[in-house]
Formats: sequence, structure tokens, C-alpha cells
Amino acid sequence: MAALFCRSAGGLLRPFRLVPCMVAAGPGQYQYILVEKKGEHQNVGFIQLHRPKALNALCDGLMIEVGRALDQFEADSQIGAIVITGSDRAFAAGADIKEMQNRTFQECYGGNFLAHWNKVSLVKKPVIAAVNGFALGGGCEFAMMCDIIYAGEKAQFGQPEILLGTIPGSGGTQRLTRAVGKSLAMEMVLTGDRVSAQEAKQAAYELTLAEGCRLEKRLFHSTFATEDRKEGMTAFVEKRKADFKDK
Ligand code: CO8
Repeated sequence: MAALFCRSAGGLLRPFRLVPCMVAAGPGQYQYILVEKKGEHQNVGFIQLHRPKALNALCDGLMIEVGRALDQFEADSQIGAIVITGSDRAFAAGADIKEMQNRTFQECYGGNFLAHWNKVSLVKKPVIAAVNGFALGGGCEFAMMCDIIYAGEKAQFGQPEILLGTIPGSGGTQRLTRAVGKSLAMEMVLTGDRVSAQEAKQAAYELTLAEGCRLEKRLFHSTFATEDRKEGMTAFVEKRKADFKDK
């Protein structure tokens, strides 16, 4: 599922008339996230990443909890859509670097590190990422796994893994390319530079248009390999009705 960069801050700040109602959850069920049902009909599943001191860095425990909350909402017939958000300062500043710092290749490969982190991309109900502040590395990837991104004015998207001597590990190179096009995606992945929601949206529009125009031109050229194209133009010049043969 590809996320769509992005709506305005207005969309982010008032997507629903909210009537909070805590999901029936055992005390202490969630340590790293807040989970509620919202909306007038309590049909919106709401997950807020909540590790403020670590700018919502995605530790394994947080991702396991997100997976559990998603399962809960997926199974709840009252829920029609799910919103995942962070804080004003950070949607998520990436995978937890402190947790990854001392991991070895054997641990990552043998333990299939990140295997369950893409759960959000498998959810059948529509998932909206409401992003403000930092959406970096795994945070950007996590947002892009959602179906739609509503981004606030302070949102900053980036894949800064290169600055840590690594690369995106959860679809960043693939989904970012589809979201903003190859050129900006490569620039972001190769430099670690961040972009605003507006810049991402603009790039997505321009590149989609440019790529579409390139494809169109190729298809136009290919009509010159058909007999019907020749017949159509010849008929016009000879002031007669074209006799197309589907060739
Ligand atoms: N991991 C762990 N802790 C973090 C992270 C992180 N990614 N980001 C911020 N923190 C912590 C800081 O260590 C700091 O904690 P403490 O006060 O204990 O030192 C606290 O959050 C506040 O951070 P700063 O003091 O650095 O705040 P600033 O406002 O100065 O800077 C930045 C904010 C620019 C966001 C900065 O914190 C930063 O550069 N963070 C790292 C961003 C990054 O490199 N992210 C990519 C991580 S690698 C990755 O995501 C791999 C993806 C794998 C797939 C995941 C699939 C979902």
C-alpha cells in the first residue's frame, strides 16, 4: 500500500469531531502508545505513539504494541478506519538507535530483525498517518506504510540512515520512490536531507506528471509503428473517411 503525500495541516488538526473513549484494555497493556476509539460513533481507531523523551523512536516494544492495537482494531467491527499519530514535535524520529547500536549481523539476520514492523501495511482497514514534526528513518517508513498521510506544517520527512552508516530497512527506498519519485527519493536517501510536506507533495506531483508525459510520448511514438496511424493521417490529407484495419 502506498501512502499519499499529503494533506494540509488543517486536515491534520481537525480530521474528526473527537469523542475520546479509552479502548477496553487491561491496566498497563500499553507502555509506549495511547490507544482510543474516537469519533462521534466511536468508529475511528486512534493510536498515538508516546515516547516523548525519545521523540517517539520506534523500539521493538513500541512496534509490538502497535501491532497488538492494530489487531484489536482490525477485529473490531465498529472500527472503520485507523489513525496513527505522534506528537507536535515528532511523529517518530526513526528506529531506536540506542536499541540497535550494539546489534550484530548475526542477531539481525538470524533474528529476522524488523520482520513484524510492516504489520501496518497489511491492515485491511484504511490507515491514516497524521504526521507532524520529525518523521525520520523508520518514522518516515512507518508513515509511508499507512494508506494516507495527513501532514502538518511542521512535518519533516527524511531518511537519514546514511548519516548513521546504514540504509533504510523497512521499505524506505521503495515506498519513498513511489511517493516522491526517484530523483528526490535518491537525494533524500543519499544525503539524509529532510523535506517538508509541501516539498514532498510538489515533487510527487511534478514527477508523476513528468513520468506520465514521458510514457505518453513513448506511446505516441509507438503509434507510428501502426498502419492505422498512417491510414488515419493519409485519409485526412486526402479528405476521405479513414479505413482502419486495427493494424
Ligand atoms: N533513537 C533513539 N533515540 C532517539 C532517536 C532515535 N532514532 N531520535 C532521537 N532520540 C532521542 C535522543 O537521543 C534524545 O535523548 P536523550 O535526551 O536521552 O539524549 C532525545 O530523543 C531528544 O533528541 P535530541 O536531543 O537529539 O533532539 P533534537 O531536537 O536536538 O534533534 C533529531 C532531533 C534531529 C530528530 C535528532 O534527535 C536525530 O537526528 N535523531 C535521529 C534521527 C535518525 O537518524 N533516525 C533514523 C534512525 S535509523 C532507522 O530509522 C532505521 C530504520 C529501520 C526500519 C524501521 C521500520 C519502521
